[in-house]
Amino acid sequence: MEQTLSIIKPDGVVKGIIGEIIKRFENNGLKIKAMKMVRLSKKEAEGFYIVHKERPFYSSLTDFMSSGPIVVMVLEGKDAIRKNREIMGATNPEDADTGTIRRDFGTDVEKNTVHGSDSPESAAFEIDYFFKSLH
Ligand code: IDP
Ligand code: MG
Repeated sequence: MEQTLSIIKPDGVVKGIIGEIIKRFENNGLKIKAMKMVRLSKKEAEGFYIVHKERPFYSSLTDFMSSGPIVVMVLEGKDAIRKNREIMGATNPEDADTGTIRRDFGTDVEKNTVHGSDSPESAAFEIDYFFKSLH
């Protein structure tokens, strides 16, 4: 069993597809172990995406991630990190496979509806960030 952090980004909440996204996780054998809706401050969004601080899109991304409520979840299952990334699809919705969340609902490369941890190290940092440091 493995755990990963999932976020339904502000665009997903605005579009009213929280239930649809959760259904996809559950249908694919991922269990919701923890879940909450929060609104990040700009500083909290910057802390979460600290690995991207040198990237040109860091400022825009953290504005977006602090623009409205998000739904944060810990997903658990066999191979959960890879499985979640597969259900999400590629970063750019235009490149994402048919039937993935980003392909079906993403607006653009930034407003791509969901976040998912990309490694055991980032999963540990990200789960801790939301379910230990932030309450
Ligand atoms: P990932 O979410 O698929 O792991 P990352 O490269 O880790 O993709 O980027 C983190 C987030 O930053 C993306 O999900 C997306 O919201 C945003 N992002 C990535 N690349 C770009 C870009 O080229 N322009 C604008 N935003 C981007
Ligand atoms: Mg990433």
